[in-house]
Amino acid sequence: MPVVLYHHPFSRAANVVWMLEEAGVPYELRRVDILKGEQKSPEMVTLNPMGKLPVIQDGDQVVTESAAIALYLADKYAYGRLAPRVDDPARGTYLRWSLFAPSVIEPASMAKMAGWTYKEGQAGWGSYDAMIASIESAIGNRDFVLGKEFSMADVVFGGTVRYMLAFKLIEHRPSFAAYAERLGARPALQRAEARNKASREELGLEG
Ligand SMILES: N[C@@H](CCC(=O)N[C@@H](CS)C(=O)NCC(=O)O)C(=O)O
Repeated sequence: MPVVLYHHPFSRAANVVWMLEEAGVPYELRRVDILKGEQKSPEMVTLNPMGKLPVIQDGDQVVTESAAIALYLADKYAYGRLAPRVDDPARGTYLRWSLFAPSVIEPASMAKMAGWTYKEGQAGWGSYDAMIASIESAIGNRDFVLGKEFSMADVVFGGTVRYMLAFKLIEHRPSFAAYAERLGARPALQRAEARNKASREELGLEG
């Protein structure tokens, strides 16, 4: 049975297509038009009380939250290939940067963009500058967050960095751009981009 991805190309579900392509798992896209509010339908809210995408359904399992979906797919379908095994010393670094994306990069860049005032010591995401310095520490001197080896952490962390760069939500740095370019060369990402483009075309959102 294929994994079902509840999808809209203008949502984080677009990045989940990349996860599925990297994992090499059969999947089908089920369109949820977030521009029409379909993510708030009773069926969708039953799956995800947040009324948000992405959601995947894998048999009886429903998984929401992009980072959780990435870790789930990698452990289940690409363990030891895209996910370091639990006794691999790289496992900690893998988990660290996978969770850094939603828990620090997203809120810190949102806070900066929206001009929130808050006490950095009281906010889990801290300061924008520390967040940028942390990204630099993760990929400034290496190809991927684990070094030479690409992993699912790069889909979550790198997908977030790519998005933030594209929408100018984080500053441009040569090391960030070079990392985004390395990710862009991945055939799985290119297949995902083609699939997302086709979906935008079907919805009349392309161009
Ligand atoms: N923390 C969630 C964020 C999910 C989220 O905010 N999804 C957006 C699209 S990217 C959404 O569904 N927005 C529509 C809405 O909130 O009604 C994740 O990482 O997956």
